[in-house]
Amino acid sequence: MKAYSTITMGIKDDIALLTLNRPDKLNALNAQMRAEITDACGFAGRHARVLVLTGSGRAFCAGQDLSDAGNAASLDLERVLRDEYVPMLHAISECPIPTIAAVNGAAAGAGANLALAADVVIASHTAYFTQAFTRIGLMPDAGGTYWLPRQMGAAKAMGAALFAERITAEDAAAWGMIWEAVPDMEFDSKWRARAAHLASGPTEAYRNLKSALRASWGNGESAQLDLEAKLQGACGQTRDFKEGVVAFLDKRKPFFEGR
Ligand code: T3D
Repeated sequence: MKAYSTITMGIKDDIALLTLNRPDKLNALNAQMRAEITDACGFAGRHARVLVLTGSGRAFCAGQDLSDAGNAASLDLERVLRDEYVPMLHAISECPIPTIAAVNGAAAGAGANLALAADVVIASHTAYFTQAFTRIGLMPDAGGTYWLPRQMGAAKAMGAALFAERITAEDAAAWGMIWEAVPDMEFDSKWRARAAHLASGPTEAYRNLKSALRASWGNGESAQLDLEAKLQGACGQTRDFKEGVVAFLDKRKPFFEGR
């Protein structure tokens, strides 16, 4: 694993833990951090069975680093988005293992949408999300216009983008934007338990269900049924499927190897 300067990354018990680590800047994203996240997600996909992204300090991520020397108003935002944000977001959303965003505090602008690129978002009650973009004269990016309407519906997505208000973790959960909001005292143990659950699960089935669910947004029913048949066929060839059936018949908990 490479040495990183803006994040920390470790793998233990098949769980990769990627921590955004610029707490003085509320973990705001600069070019180095985007590159490191992209690299670390790729590494996790090859060497772990679940990836957790979280933030150090009191925030999850405050979005683009607005104090970054290269981020003057004249900056070519299109280039930055295409060359740096898109690879990072794809590295998360297309990671072959389940991804969890453990949102420990503020998630603003691209920081909010970085979380939404994960498969499961678990937020502490003190966390909040804001599509802060219009406050500085921008529109949502980093996948916000893609994920928001799909996860919370068109009306809430439009309001969130236009008003750029803080959305509490509890509202985010109630609106379907995230998986769950958890009391602060239980937050750490909750995401760790979720990660442990996924790390000991049928990794190939997770990979295939992720592909199928993501593809469903662009597919008609026939194409989706066809894709399910193909991917389930692949699941049926795994040792984990055989173990799952044997364990069921033996009335015991299955032991999944992840293949
Ligand atoms: O390439 C491109 O630019 C295109 C891509 C754009 C994507 C984007 O993400 S645009 C949106 C950028 N993000 C924001 O506009 C959010 C800015 N931050 C805030 O609105 C607030 O900081 C928060 C709501 C996140 C938290 O508020 P609060 O009151 O808890 O903290 P604070 O006092 O505002 O911030 C604490 C420190 O973090 C402060 O520094 P200081 O005064 O202690 O030295 C503040 O300047 C710094 N900070 C917070 N956010 C950023 C930041 N520094 C740089 N960039 C930030 N985004």
